[in-house]
Amino acid sequence: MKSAKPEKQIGDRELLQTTDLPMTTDAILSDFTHYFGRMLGRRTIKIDSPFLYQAVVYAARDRLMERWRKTRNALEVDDSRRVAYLSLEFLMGRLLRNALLNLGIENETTEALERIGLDLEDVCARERDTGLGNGGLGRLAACFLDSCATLSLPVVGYGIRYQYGMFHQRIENGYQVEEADSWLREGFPWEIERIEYAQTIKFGGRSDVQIDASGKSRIVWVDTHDVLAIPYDIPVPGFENDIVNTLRLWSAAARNEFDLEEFNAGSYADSVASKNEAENITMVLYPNATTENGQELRLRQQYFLASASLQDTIRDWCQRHGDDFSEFAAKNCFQLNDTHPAIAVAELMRLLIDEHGMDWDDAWDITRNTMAYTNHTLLPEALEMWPVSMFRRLLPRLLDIIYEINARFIAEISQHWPGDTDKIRRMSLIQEGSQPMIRMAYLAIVGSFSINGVAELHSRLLREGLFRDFAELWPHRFNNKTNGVTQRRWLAACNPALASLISETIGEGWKTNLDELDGIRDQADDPDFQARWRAVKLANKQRLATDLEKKTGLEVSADMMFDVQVKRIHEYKRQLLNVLHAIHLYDRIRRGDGDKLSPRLIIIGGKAAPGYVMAKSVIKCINNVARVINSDPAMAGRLQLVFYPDYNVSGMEKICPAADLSEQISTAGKEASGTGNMKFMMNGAITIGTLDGANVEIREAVGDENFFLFGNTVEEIEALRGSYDPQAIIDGDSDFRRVMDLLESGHFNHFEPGIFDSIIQSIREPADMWMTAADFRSFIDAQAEAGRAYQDEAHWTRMSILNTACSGRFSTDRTMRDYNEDIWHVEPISLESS
Ligand code: M8P
Repeated sequence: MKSAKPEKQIGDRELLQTTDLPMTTDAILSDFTHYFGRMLGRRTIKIDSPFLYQAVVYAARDRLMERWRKTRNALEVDDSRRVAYLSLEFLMGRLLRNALLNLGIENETTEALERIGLDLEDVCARERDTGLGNGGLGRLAACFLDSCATLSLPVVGYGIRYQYGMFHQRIENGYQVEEADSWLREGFPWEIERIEYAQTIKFGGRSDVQIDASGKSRIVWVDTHDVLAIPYDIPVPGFENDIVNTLRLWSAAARNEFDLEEFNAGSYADSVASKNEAENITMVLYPNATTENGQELRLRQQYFLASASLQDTIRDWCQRHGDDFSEFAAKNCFQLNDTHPAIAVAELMRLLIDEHGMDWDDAWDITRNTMAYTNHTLLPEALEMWPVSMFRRLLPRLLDIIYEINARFIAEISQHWPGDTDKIRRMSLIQEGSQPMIRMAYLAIVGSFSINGVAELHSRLLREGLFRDFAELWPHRFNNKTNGVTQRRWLAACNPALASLISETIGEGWKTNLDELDGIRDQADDPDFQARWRAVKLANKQRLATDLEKKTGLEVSADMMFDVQVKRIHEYKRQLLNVLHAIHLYDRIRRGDGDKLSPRLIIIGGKAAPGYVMAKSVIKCINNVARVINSDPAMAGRLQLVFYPDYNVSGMEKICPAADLSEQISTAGKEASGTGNMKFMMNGAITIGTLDGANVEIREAVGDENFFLFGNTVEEIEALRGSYDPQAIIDGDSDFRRVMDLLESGHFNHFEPGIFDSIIQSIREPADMWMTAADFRSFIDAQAEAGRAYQDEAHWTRMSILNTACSGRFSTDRTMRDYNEDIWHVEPISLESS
C-alpha cells in the first residue's frame, strides 16, 4: 500500500510559458509556413495534399496548447470535482473547422490561406473523419464534449483509439461493400501520445488467496497476461472561452516488445503472436450488430477501457491525495455511456479492494456514489449479456466480485420483498440457464446512483417496462435527460449562410444560448426574411446536389422537395416504409395520377452492420427501386430516389442544411431518442414522424401544425400484437396492394429473381416486430399532406422558420446543464488562478 503523498521530485520544474501566441493572420500564416516547410518538409502547394491540412492543424493546435495547459492546471490547483465520461465510441468527425470556430480564428485563417491562394473550405475537406463510433450514441458523446468545454465543465472523455474506425461503404450493383477505415494512415495531427501515463491491464489467470505482511489474507489476481494501455490525448476546445478539455483515447500495446520468457524458450513466432494478440484489442470498432453479440474481443475492449480509465483517475487522485480516499466519491463521477463500459462497476471495486486495501463496504460506498448509467436502447437484443464462462476465463477476479455484488443485492431484495423468489430470479445479475449470463444493465443499475433514459418517452418506458422492478425499489435513482446536439457544429459550422442570416436578425447569442433562436419567430411571416430563408435553403440544396452527382452520377434538381432519411439501416427505423412510399408515388405517376404531386427527391443513406442480412437487403432494395424510378422518363422532374453512399458525420454536415422534409419514422417505442431529428429541425427541415423518442418533444416544441404526425402510438402498437394481420391490411387498401404487386411481380429485380422474398415476407408476417403494414396508410396520407403543404411556398417557409426557432431545447448545452444539475454537480472551471 502506498501511503505518503508523493511530492514533486526535486529538480522537476515547469517549462516557463510566457506569452500567448498571437491570433493574427500574419502569425497564423507564418506558423503555417514553418510547419509546412520546415517540420513536414514540403515545398509545393498542391490543393489536395494532406500536408497543407496538417500544417494548418499544427498552427491551430499551437494556439490550443497553452489554453489546454491552463485548463488542466486550474483543475489541479482547485482540486475540483470532475466527471469522466466513459464511452466505447466518440464519433468526432472532422476537428479543424470546429477548432477554428471555437478559437475564434476562422476569419484570420481564411485570410492567411487566401494570401497563398488557398481556400479554407478545400483544406478542411482534406481532413478524414474521426469515425470512432457507429451512429447516434457515439455522435452524442462527441456533442457532449463540445458542450461541456463550452460550459467550462470539468469533464474528460475516455475512449478507445481504434486503429480502424467505422467501415467505409461502397455500393456495388446495389449491394453494400465494406472497406476498412484506416484513418490513421496519413497521421492524425490532433493527438498527443502520453506514454508517461501508460497503464497495465490484466487478463486471464486466476484468483489466489495470499497472506500479506500484516498477517491479513487477501485475494490476488495471479498468472495474468498483461497488456499495456497507452493514452493519446485530443484537445476539446470550448467556444470562445479559453477552456480546452481532454478526450483521452487508449491504445493497446504488448507489455514488452516481446515476451522475453517465450522468446528465450525459443518460440519466436509465439512471442510475436502474443504481441499481436495484445494489440488486437484496439484494432477495430465493432459495428453494432446483434449477430456480433458475445464476441470475446468486444469484452476485452470493454474491460480494457474501463480498467485503464479508472486506473488513470486513481493515479491522478493518489498524486494529489496519497492513499486517502475519503473524499474520492465527493470529487469524482463516472458517467457510463450505455452498458458498454459497465464492467467499470466491478473494476472500481477490484482496484479499491485489491490494489488499495479497502474493505468491501467502503469500496461499495465509493462505487455506488460515483457511477451513473445512461441507457440508450429498449431493444431487447441490444441489452448486453456476457456468458459467465467467458468471464471466468478472461476476468476471473471480476467474476468473484460480480458474484459478491449479486449475493448482497439478492439479500437486499429478499428484505424488501420477503419470499418473492420470482423477483429474485427476474432481478438477479445472473440469468440462469444452460449457459448462465451476466446482465450488464443490471450490474450498471445496482452499481449506480443515477440511471437515465435519453428522451421523456424512453425514460418512462424504462421505468414502466424494462427496469420496472428496479424503479420500484429505487425510484429516486431514475431520471430523464433528453438528448441534444451542439449548435456550433450542427448550425454555425455546417450552415454558415443560415447562421449569418440568423445572427443578422437576433445577434450571435444563440451560439451559446440556443433558446435565443425563439427571436426569429417574429420574422416567420415576413416576406423579405422568408425570401432570404428560401435562398439559403436553395443554395444548400444546390451544394448537396453537386455532391450527390459526384458520388452517384445522378443529376438532380434543387427545385424538388428534398425528402431525407439518413441513419443506420435497421428494421425498426423502417427505411422499408419509406421505400413503400416511393413505390406508391411511382405507381401513381405511372397511372397518370401524379399531376398534383410536388416534385420530390427522396434521399436515403446509412450503413448496415456487415452481419445484418435483412438490413443489407433493404439497401439493395432501395438501390433497385431507385434504378427503375430514375430511368423511367415518366418520372422526370417529378420523382427521384437516391441512395447516399458512405453516410457519415461530414455527410450529415452537407445533408441537414439542405433537407426540406426529415423522415423519423421508426415503430413507436423503438427509437430511444434520435438526434438526427434535432439536426434537421435546427436547420429548418419539417419532420414527418411517429410518436417515438424525441419526436414527441420536437412536436411539442414546434406545435402540431408544424409537424407531420402519423402512425400508431406505443400503446396502440402493444395492443395490436397478437391480433396483427398485415395480410388483411394489404387486401383492404388498393394503394398498398398495388405497391406489393409491383414488389412481388419482380418489377424491381427482373434479372435477380427472389432477392426480395425475405423483405416481402417480413411485411406480410403477422409476427413482424416493426409493424410496417400497420402504419402504411397513415404514412401515405401524412406524406400527401406534406406534399401539398410544400406547394404553398410561404406556408412551408413559415413552418421551416418555426422549426428552427423552436429548436432551442435540443442543444446539448441544455442537456449538459441538466446532467450537471441533477447528476454531476460540478462547478465550472475557473481560469483565474492559472
Ligand atoms: C451499440 C453497439 C455497438 C457495438 C456493439 C453492440 C452495440 C449494441 C447497442 C448499441 C446501441 O445501443 N447503439 C445506439 S443507441 N445507437 C443510437 O443511436 C442510440 O443512442 C442514441 C443516443 O442516445 C439515440 O438517439 C438513439 O435513438 C439510439 O438508438
